Amino acid sequence: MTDLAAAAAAELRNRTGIENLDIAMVLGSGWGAAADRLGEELAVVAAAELPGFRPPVVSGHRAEIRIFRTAAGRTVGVFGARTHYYEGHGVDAVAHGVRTAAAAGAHTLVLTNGCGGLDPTVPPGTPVLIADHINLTGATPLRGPEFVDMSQVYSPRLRALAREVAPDLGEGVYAQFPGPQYETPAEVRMAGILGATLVGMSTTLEAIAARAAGLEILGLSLVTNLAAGVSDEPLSHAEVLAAGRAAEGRLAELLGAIVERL
Ligand code: 8IG
Repeated sequence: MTDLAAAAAAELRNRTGIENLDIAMVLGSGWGAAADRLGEELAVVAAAELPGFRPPVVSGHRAEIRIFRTAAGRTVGVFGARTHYYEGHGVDAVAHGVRTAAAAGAHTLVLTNGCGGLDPTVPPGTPVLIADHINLTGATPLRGPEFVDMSQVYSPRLRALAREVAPDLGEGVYAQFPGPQYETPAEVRMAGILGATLVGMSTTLEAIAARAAGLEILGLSLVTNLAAGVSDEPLSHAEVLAAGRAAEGRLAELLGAIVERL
């Protein structure tokens, strides 16, 4: 844990009076409304009011930390302000939300994202469980001899639990490209040869930092578009936002049902 994350967690406690988070959640593209069925909202803090957070640059991301109490009595911190690696502020800025969540006491982390899908039979609007990842950024949030085990980054226990709630949830392997440009068709084919079924620009660096902090992770991708070359259509951010909006109700229901069981 860094001093900056400890300071952010302390400020979050000060501003909300909430001593401890049980669960933390990072909302990616398409998942913006997914917090709406988590339970009673206890507090909202603008991320910019906490040390180390940056204003978001992507439309569709909410720059707030919202804290909910679930029906089962768990406290959930929803981090709507993800910093992406492609923003160029470095790996510590990317990992800050996750580290703050850990410093605030969370033991469980739900990472969500919007991504491109490599399987043409999985249409845009489909949520997929992340079973494993490939970090293609060439970067890591860790420094020095911190030899973190990465053999089970996305908790088999939490994946099984998610499938109890939604038996039709498929699983995928998520490859993080540095971005911000989308892939070429050749890069998508490469990712497929390497074993990826999903491509995106987030999540893996956060997952590494989270495992280093001891968090148990559930990863969920929303396929918002078929990856470049998988369909004939060019990719557009507008398409991504539209797929997110169309799936929003189902994602809120899915997430609410899963979090109730965590
Ligand atoms: I939403 O097709 C979304 N994010 N790299 N490729 C990459 N990131 C994405 C994509 C995609 N769709």
